[in-house]
Amino acid sequence: MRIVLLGAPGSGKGTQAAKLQEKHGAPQISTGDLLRAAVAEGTELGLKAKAAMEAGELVADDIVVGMIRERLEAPGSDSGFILDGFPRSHAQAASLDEMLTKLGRPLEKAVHLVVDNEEIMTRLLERKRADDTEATIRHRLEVFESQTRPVVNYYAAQGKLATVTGVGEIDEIFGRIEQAVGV
Ligand code: B4P
Repeated sequence: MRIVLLGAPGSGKGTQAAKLQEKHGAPQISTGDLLRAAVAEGTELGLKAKAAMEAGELVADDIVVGMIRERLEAPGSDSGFILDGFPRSHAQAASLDEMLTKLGRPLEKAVHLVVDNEEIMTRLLERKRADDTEATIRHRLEVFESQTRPVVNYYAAQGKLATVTGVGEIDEIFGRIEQAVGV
């Protein structure tokens, strides 16, 4: 399985990627989790990422692309992937295509989980993560529209986009994703 999960913050990418990993074996690679780990460890990369994350901005493309490159090119990493939260900009999507072409492992599908903004606000305010304040969530939704919506269009143009309704029971949404991916 070689797929990308796209969606606004709180659309359920992390939740569904973990379930796909558990059932289908391909590893979940979450840029959000990798960045939060770097921040918690206080690495140089983490220090650079911290301010952007707290403000609800995207972390610089070169940092995030570098992290993904390291994971995808690591020895033994040919068992596929479920990318969760990456790519989030047109430049990241183009870099991913370049990496996968070089590795001879093209992307199979990009799944876009669609959830309305009101539901997103409710979910994230319940979660109470450091970047889950109302103002930051609103800004992250704007960033999704301006910077990540072009990624959705990019995969649509390639004929690889599957649009899945992300509202409902978690298992029900999981079934819709499996059907969209064909597993
Ligand atoms: P992420 O960690 O990716 O955070 P997110 O977009 O808010 O998605 P998240 O994984 O939290 O939400 P999910 O959809 O799983 O990114 C955080 C920050 O890191 C970004 O703002 C950015 O600064 C930086 N970053 C990450 N990747 C980057 C990149 N590629 N480039 C640049 N910067 C990057 O939803 C989770 C919540 O919804 C949970 O509480 C869950 O319980 C709930 N939920 C899930 N499914 C549900 C359902 N069906 N019903 C009800 N609730 C549900």
